[in-house]
Amino acid sequence: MIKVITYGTFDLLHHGHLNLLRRAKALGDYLIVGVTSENYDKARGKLNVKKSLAERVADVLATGLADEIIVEEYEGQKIDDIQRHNVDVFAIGSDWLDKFNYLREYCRVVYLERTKNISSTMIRDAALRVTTLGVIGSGRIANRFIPESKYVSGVDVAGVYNPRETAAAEFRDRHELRFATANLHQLLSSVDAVYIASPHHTHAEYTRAALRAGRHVLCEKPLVLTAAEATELYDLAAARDLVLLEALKSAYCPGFKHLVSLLKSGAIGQVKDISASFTKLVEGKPRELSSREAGSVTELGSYAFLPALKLLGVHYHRASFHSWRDNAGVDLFTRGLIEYPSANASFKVGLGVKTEGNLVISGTRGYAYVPAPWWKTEYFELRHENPDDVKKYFYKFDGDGLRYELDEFLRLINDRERRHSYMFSPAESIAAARLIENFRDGKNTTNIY
Ligand code: C2G
Repeated sequence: MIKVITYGTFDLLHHGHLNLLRRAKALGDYLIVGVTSENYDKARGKLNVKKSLAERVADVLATGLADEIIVEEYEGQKIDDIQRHNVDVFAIGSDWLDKFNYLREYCRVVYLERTKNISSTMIRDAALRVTTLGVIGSGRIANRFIPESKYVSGVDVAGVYNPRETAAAEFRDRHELRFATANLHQLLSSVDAVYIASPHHTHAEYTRAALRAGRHVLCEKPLVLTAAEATELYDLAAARDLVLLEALKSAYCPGFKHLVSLLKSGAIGQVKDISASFTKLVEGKPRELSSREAGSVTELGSYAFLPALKLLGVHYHRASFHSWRDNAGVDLFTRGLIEYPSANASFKVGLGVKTEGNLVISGTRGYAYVPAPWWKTEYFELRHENPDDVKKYFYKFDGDGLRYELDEFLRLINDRERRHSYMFSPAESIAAARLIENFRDGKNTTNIY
């Protein structure tokens, strides 16, 4: 018996896929089809897959051509599969010409002519509503956002707003956008959605204005600095059936999401303690240290709070802080404790002190260790009492990682059933604002200078 194997995403199954499967099947007596898992597609940068793994498997099954279907979950799996299943022929479309020659060591490799003028991307684009996006602010993060947006389909970044017209115009030219304006209403009337990357103290006002104008909002962290304001803005978004999403990139990246799911399903027992750090050294007197809402907690706290909010919930009963501040009162380093009824989360954030940026989550059956920089979660380990019992997980965090939050934002806009992200929910975002508020009210804070 001649066994043939082929692989694909098979999203929105079309006649190009059918032609491929038919010819692959004709190369032998038994056809195994590997369908890519959602995580694997994300890891290889394919963020725009529309159908779930279950739907794609069902579509391949319905062709009647596959004798066996397997799931492709990681890079390098093809070699394992070919050996495990005693495969004689590996077949793939000619768009992959020469890419799989390394498999010749294990079996025959056949490149089949790709069917012209049809692809999942073409079908997706034809069905896709393109969201026109305006950027508010033109600083560091906004500059990183534009290249990232090129990796996400269904978005057209049209223009930029900055109250300083020359800054807006420079940004427009640098990124070849269609317009730049110093008039917020002009921006809001020209787009479907906005990405807010302006200084923290302006977030509330811009978010409110955009929602009132009927525009979806993706706002950089921290969304706002008080729970009341965060609640008001999420209520406003809900009342207008608009998406409001806080752009906290770690929450949306593949590795962190999987870590949360694993721990939620009991991989280390009950979580009893979390320790997360995020520090960076900054030179001179940048915005992080000189703006109205400067300091390491407002700048970096959202990241440090995230593991606690995801794993222990939003109902902490007390938060306390110890800060080292400069002469102007700006916190350069803060260590804090978030107390829950039956667990604790501690964190360190710093703009003037550098420390190890890892994340350790301790449970009743083991612990998760995410090495620095944990906020990318490219790798983590689940460790247990037995030092040999270590599970290792690898992920990709592509580019600056802003593509993941934009992808989620567009999914929410296009999926009218789902207005809130489970990856970082309004309740979690409101709790993050409450923690920043707790810090800023100074009640449970001690300071050194
Ligand atoms: N295909 C084709 N003609 C088209 C479109 C696709 O012959 N017009 C083929 C591809 O060459 C591939 C298969 O159909 O062999 C599945 O295509 P995709 O779903 O696009 O899968 P892909 O992302 O190419 O993944 O490990 C995954 C594989 O490497 C292929």
